[in-house]
Amino acid sequence: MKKVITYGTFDLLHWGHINILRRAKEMGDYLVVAISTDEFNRLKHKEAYHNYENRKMILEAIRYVDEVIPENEWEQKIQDVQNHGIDLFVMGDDWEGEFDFLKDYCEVVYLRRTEGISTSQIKNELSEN
Ligand code: C2G
Repeated sequence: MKKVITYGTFDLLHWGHINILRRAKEMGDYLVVAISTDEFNRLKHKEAYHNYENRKMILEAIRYVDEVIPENEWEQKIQDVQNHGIDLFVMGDDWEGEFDFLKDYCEVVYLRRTEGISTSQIKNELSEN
């Protein structure tokens, strides 16, 4: 069984998120998503609209997602890959190269981001109305 992992905040879930989750799942058999806790989002200078519990519940409802774990810190990825027996790490290519250190532990693939949608775009456009 090929296990895949990806990381993110996944706030105000949109079709760009679904695209990467679907593609990540299609590259293996089991998809683990590490979702940023509210505390970690503060480290990323991000304020999510939905809190961690609700973002987790939403992700768990997605057919492509098999397991959701918390992302508490930048430094947990190697441990996550080892603890969960991960074969493939996937991220959007806005992160191209950032996680190449994981290549010693698993395959690393950066997938093209979906153009034309983002959580910040949604927030900006709604606040203009
Ligand atoms: N994404 C995408 N297309 C978009 C928007 C997002 O492919 N239009 C991808 C991002 O590249 C990322 C994933 O969806 O792989 C989640 O995006 P965010 O929730 O914005 O996650 P981010 O803040 O980039 O957190 O340790 C890594 C961080 O937790 C990543």
